[in-house]
Amino acid sequence: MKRFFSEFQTLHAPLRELNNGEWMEFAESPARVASMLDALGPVETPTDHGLESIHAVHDTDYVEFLESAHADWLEAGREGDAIGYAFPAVHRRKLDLARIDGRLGAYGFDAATPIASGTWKAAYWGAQTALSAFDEVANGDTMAFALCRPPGHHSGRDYFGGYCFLNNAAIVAQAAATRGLGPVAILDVDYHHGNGTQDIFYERGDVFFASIHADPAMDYPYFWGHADEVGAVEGEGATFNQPLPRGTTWEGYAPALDRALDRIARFGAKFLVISYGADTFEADPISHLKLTTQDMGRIGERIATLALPSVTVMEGGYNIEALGRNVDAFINGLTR
Ligand code: Q9C
Ligand code: ZN
Repeated sequence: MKRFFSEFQTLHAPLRELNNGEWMEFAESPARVASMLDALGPVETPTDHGLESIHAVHDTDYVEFLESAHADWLEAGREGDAIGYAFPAVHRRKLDLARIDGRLGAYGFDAATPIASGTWKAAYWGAQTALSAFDEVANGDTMAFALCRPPGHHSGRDYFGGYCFLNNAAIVAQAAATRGLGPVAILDVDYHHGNGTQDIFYERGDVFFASIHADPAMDYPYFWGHADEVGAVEGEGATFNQPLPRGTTWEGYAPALDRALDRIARFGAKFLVISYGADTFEADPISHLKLTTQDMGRIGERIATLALPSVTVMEGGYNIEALGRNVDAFINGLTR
């Protein structure tokens, strides 16, 4: 399976993040890339597809915000990373806000996703990485892997959060739907619920979204990913959430995965997008599921039983030492 990666993605390098009331080292660091590249071997350089497929998923005003956010921050006389502090819990709506602090709150849903000088370029090339992997499959290959960074699944049509700015999985799913390769299913196996992806397709019947994640009653992103979120309007029944308790091992994970795969098969999916996060790993520093490296291979193997053309996009995974091994195990399972 071909792997796609752009060096520009390492330009996103925030200094620190706010965690439980204290500053900590930024978990989604560029060092993640080195670990994955070491384990994965040769990669393809993505080509520039421009903004069209990004605009098919994200609002223009939001994309413009991202492009200039850090420059606007510096322009306001600030230093370091741009971080918002006030958020519209009530009546969020499009407003023409002059001050960068207002715009950071309007377009972000947490204070733990810093925007640094290289963030836009990295996110842009993350999306190009995903689109190049998509091309590979659209042109006849059975699978491709997009080593995307920053990740994407917490980002919605007009918001960032959870270390995510552009929703790479949604961009691929939309590109596949536009090319007539659907119905499309997205399977999200990151530790955290993919709230941005869910939101983008929540009212659509042509894209199925299944997520297996830590119970949001206990874990980020808290407000989304509960079992009663099943989609709406045309999309009613096309969202499938399985929250798992902290401490879940393969014994509890495997049946959830089988249920998700069964629903995807019954939906009649013809194209699969996998949001892969290695943060379900037992020794992940910010997560609490208990999967082993071997289990990563088993996840890949089970997904492969669907026998669908697929694009895997990289999401989270913060045990840097084990990250490459875990991604490699997943890919080997998928391609066995
Ligand atoms: N106390 C992804 O894995 N912060 N995003 C958690 C832990 C947000 C994770 C803080 C975690 C976002 C793509
Ligand atoms: Zn995650």
